[in-house]
Amino acid sequence: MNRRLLAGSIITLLGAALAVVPGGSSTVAAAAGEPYTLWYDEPAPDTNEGWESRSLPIGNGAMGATVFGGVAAERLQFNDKTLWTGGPGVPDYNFGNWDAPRPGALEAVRERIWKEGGIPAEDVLAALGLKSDTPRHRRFGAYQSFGDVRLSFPGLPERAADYRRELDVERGVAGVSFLAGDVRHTREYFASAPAGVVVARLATDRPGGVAFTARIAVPANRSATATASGGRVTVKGALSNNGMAYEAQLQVLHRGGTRTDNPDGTVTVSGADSAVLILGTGTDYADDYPSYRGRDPHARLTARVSAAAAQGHARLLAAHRADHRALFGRVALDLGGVMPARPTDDLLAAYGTGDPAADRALEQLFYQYGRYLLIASSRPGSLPANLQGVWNVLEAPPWQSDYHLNINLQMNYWPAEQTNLAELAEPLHTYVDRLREPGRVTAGQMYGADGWVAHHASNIFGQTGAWDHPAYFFPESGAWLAGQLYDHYRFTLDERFLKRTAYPIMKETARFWRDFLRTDPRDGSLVAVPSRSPELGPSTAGTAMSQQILWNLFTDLRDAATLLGDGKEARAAAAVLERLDPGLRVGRWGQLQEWKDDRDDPAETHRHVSHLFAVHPGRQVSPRTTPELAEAAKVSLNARTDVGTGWSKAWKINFWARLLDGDRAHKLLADQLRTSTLANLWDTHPPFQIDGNFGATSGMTEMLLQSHLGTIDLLPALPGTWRDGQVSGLRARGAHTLDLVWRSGRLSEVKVTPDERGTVRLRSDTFRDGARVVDGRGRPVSHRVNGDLLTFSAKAGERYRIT
Ligand code: FUC
Repeated sequence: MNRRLLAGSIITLLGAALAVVPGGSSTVAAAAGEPYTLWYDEPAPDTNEGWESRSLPIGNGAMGATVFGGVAAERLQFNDKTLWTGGPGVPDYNFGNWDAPRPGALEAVRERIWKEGGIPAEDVLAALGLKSDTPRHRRFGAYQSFGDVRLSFPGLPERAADYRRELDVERGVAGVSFLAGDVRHTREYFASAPAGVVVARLATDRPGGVAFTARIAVPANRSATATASGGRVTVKGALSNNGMAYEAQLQVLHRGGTRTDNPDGTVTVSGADSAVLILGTGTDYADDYPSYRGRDPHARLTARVSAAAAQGHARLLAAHRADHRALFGRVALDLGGVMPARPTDDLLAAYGTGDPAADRALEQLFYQYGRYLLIASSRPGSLPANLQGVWNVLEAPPWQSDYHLNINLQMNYWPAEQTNLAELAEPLHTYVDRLREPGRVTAGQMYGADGWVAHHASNIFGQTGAWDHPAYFFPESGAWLAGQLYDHYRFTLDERFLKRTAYPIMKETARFWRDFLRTDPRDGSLVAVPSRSPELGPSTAGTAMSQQILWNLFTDLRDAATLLGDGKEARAAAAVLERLDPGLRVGRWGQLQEWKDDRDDPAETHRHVSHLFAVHPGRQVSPRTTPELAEAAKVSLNARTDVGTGWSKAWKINFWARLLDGDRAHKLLADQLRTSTLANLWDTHPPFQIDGNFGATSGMTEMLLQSHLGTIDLLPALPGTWRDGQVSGLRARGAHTLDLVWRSGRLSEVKVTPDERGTVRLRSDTFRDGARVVDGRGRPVSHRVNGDLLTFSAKAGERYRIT
């Protein structure tokens, strides 16, 4: 079947074919082999649990929606990333800063740590955190469900024959299809980034068969007004917590039949051949410190929905398809999977039970789903993907569905550069940039420091201060995030970005740390104090993760400053590096130490494996460069065991890939699929938390390609089960695009296209047997092979082939 047909047409054709199959099996055989479609033979239950594990997500970065697929009653739950409680609209919101100065508090904590070695995190909380009677949730706020588009279809049954609900991640289109009597109903959903709206199309194969009433429902305790006019439902109100104005508009267009605007703010269509629904949302949020408020959304929203309605369905879909393909289509992965004709929940349930080709098909789908989710939840101009991307059904979601900065937000963006979606990291860059202004106030108030700081979690209102929870103490978050900005430069070699965006942030982050670091009386090195390994153990001086993150920061800063000719900054960074404790020690049971004192407990299985930052995403420890430390990292990682939350397993895929153990990395991937993945393939902590999806896609990429050590390492951690395969379009640092082919576990062909002129350095064991390099026109290119390293000089934009 021609996969380029529109979803509706495919479903209609399938439906027509199935209609004549006796018995009408719900196993849609004709769909076998669609490798990038999640599909189910039933709707998602209309409950929070059904939402979490079975609804299918679409999104355009700013907006998200989830498809339930009910037959008689359809529910399209939707979100707008700016709809939050908390923030400046709450009278006593203060960005997490203290309500009054606490003279001497920091120094007292430091004194105790020097004396006692480590002190309870609760004591640091008592001294530097928010008082627990501060109503954190009211001030900090939480990401909100916006509401639901509810469609009721008179005369349709609860259950229908030949039911199929699907999400084609390659096309970025979701759909529902079923037979009611002898009428085939099809519904199609997509979220358009170019048009800024969510679009639904309802059709039947019988003229005049479309009849429904559409309404927008908002959470019960939220006051809102609903009106309908000209086929447009408008629902608006303001959140009681912070007064944030919100508005949703749903334009109903129909072909044939009649339409009625009802006085209760609903729209009814009867006897239509088809209908198109266009949903837009807006709030008066503005990413603008300190008020974070802008204009009422009405005018902008009206214009956006009207412009989309004027385009019509076919043009909206074509523009969306082109836009989605331009991102999604950059990477293709073939692990030798063969997708069976089974619903995705059955495929997942059967994973690991005896059909390796089906397992690999699920892995390929899971991989691309991670890329899909980033495309759907992080577009330039929107806020970054939060703990649930852009999808949330609750008013009090887990961890506020916020921005946790002690790994979760970082993990969301791990796949961006390597899987060729670099521009989708723009929301992260802007978010970090905008945290600086409030972060300067916090740095001054809490630490008397220059520069800026944020702690372990933030909202969309510049919360950079403390929390009322011992986990909060993580001033390293900014330094970690700054590293991701420099990495964007490393992947793209975009010097303008480096100069204008990354470098100023790196420099200002370093200013904070130059003030914060103290000389460790034990050995004269520079250490962070207080310093805590995220969410584990006491507060100490010079915890491994803090030191490793700072090693990265000052190394990156020195390199960037050198590159930009800023000698003064380069020298200052180098001077810090000379004295900085690098956070790398091997302890009494052979482990990589988590703390500067050898206090690691071999029985500890905590989900955060923070002291292995140096392995991933850091670069201080690798079997290639520091074999003893890499062995110690393995000892630590084995002690932690393979259990963990979804994101923790995902991180461990990355660790084992960086430790060059493909089978173990694959085992963690398998564990994640078996025990931390929901029927809709969302990662579960539990509950649903999207970082594990992104972390797994990153980990799978790290198994195939690594570039953090200055060479491009090809198939560094290929597991036995991925014997034959190919991948195209991956990105490596140094602005290279790569295609790889392997057979019987050995690299057989590489194509590399550098964006810029320079030396290409490729690493693979197969090069030991020799290699042939040709340019785009098949002409031999002179190269050198030294052990497993192949190098040659390349021209910008030329596509080289190595066999
Ligand atoms: C970190 C983790 C938790 C959870 C939360 C959102 O604090 O330790 O497991 O993922 O973020």
